[in-house]
Amino acid sequence: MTAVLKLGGSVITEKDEPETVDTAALSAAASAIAESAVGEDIVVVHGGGSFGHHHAADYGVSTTAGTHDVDGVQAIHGAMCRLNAAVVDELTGQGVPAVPIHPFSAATRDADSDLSLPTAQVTTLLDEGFVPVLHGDLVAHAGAGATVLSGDELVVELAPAVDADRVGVCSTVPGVLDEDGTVIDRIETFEAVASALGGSDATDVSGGMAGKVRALLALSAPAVVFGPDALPAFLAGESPGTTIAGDDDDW
Ligand code: IP8
Repeated sequence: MTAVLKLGGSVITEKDEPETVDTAALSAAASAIAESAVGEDIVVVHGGGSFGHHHAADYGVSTTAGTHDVDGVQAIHGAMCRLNAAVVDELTGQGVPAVPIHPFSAATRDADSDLSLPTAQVTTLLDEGFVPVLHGDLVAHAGAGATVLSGDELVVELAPAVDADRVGVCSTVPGVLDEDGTVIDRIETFEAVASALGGSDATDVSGGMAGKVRALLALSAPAVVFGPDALPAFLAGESPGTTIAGDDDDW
């Protein structure tokens, strides 16, 4: 079995405090992974939280608006590398064979904004028994300089590349919520939930929950969105929270 797991940036950082790790939340997530990862291939992706998004907003950079400002690139990418180091350190400290992969070093978007992400290092590291840990980052973007590459985009690229059986997105909320705050059990089309999906409540240059749902609907494998408390359940093979299953999915 192979799983791709995204840890939302808001889960593992204090999202309103620049460059601050939520150490208790990160430790709990690492512990859940450490207890379950035995016998299962797992790729971890984490988002930006208060490391990437504040800098990206300061420099006016998003997934579509790029920058040629080298200070901006250094601020955003540097912050994401610092968060990645904190995540890898916590995982290895708890016995998970985690290794860092920085997407800015390899990914590109062409002039039509189509993303290309080499994945041979991810699959090879998995085969060699490591747990690759990627992160939302910047990406070289033809005609735009550097734009934001969200962790959700990485999940969409990685799931087919590693032939994932399961995709999980650990968010601060217990699933995708409707207007009344109730967890939506299953989403099959974006139109069915569009009105319920507002923007993110904190600085998020990647499109918030609406962007997340759109990206996950594009997967050929179903994805589940759940809160931190449900991470052990997801890693145990359950489908807590909201299942997002596009047209191509067969469950
Ligand atoms: O939090 C964004 O990743 P996300 C990364 O997964 C940056 O959207 C650089 C803001």
